[in-house]
Amino acid sequence: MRLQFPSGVAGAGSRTRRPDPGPVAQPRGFLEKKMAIPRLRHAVRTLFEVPAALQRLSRACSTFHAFTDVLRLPKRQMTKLVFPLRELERQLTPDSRLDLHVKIFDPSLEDISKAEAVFTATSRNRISYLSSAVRLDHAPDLPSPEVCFIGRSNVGKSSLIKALFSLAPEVEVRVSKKPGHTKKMNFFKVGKYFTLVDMPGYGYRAPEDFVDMVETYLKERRNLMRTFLLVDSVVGIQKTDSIAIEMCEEFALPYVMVLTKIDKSSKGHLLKQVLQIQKFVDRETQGCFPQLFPVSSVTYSGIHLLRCFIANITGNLKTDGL
Ligand SMILES: Nc1nc2c(ncn2[C@@H]2O[C@H](COP(=O)(O)OP(=O)(O)OP(=O)(O)O)[C@@H](O)[C@H]2O)c(=O)[nH]1
Ligand SMILES: [Mg+2]
Repeated sequence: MRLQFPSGVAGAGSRTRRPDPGPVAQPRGFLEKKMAIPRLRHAVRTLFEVPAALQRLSRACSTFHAFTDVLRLPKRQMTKLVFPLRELERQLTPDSRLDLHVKIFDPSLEDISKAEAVFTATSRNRISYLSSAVRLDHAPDLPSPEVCFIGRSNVGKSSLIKALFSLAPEVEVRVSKKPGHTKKMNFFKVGKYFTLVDMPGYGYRAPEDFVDMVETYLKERRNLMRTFLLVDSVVGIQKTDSIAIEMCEEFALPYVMVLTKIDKSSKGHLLKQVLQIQKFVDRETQGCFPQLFPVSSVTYSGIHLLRCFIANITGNLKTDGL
């Protein structure tokens, strides 16, 4: 199956191809430096425009990268941060609680704690950017298991990867407000454990060669263990998401639906979206893992659980929770 995105959507705005800034690109030549100055000015201005409330929230949450800090929180607050689905489930009537699968992957706090080691950079566990590729035959040939992150442009793939790697702060993962920022498949090595791939987004401003690049990768990558398909929890499953879901189904890929940006919605709106998506997964999919993973890369909600899930499915953590 070819990814048939509606015309004017896939690749729109990508006719003039720019080199991928990549995770470590620095301005080299004169022109690039010149161009970087207005960009820098814009970035500084934007920084000061961030609403004070968001800055406060971000500051308050920045201490929750490490699970030891999370464990010190009052129980209710900790549950909300670590198991966001359970918090949503509390708002349902006992009858409708069955509609939400919150305990299919249900690791103990101890297991979640153990998974942190996999994501923590040390001299013995090097976590680093490896390389970028626009074609599968340029992808690094590695024996370790691999997981990849796909989703619409701007859904929050790179931000999620950055949050997952917050215990390895020297790893640079570029995020941007502008859709279509990631243009290549970016490979990151997590010690001897696994590799993780940040994909370009589909939809608005997708790279021209998106279909060939991503479709071939998904179909042929031998060590791909799991695909994480990100859906924006604010707007739910969009037309281009449905096409990507169809493709995962057709390729018989084992995939997992991650709901991003959960800090942006009210509890009520989020619950409505989550129930709708859960119903869709239950009725319309075969290859999708039945439990949803809501996350926020700003508050770190759901990040620790997702780290534990990835450590588990790549064979690096045995838990009783699956
Ligand atoms: N509030 C909030 N904003 C988020 C979150 N995750 C990402 N964002 C914002 O969403 C925008 C896009 O984020 P990216 O991580 O670059 O999105 P992407 O999916 O990698 O986008 P492409 O590389 O263009 O495909 C940025 O402005 C992020 O700051 C989140 O959990 N909460
Ligand atoms: Mg990106």
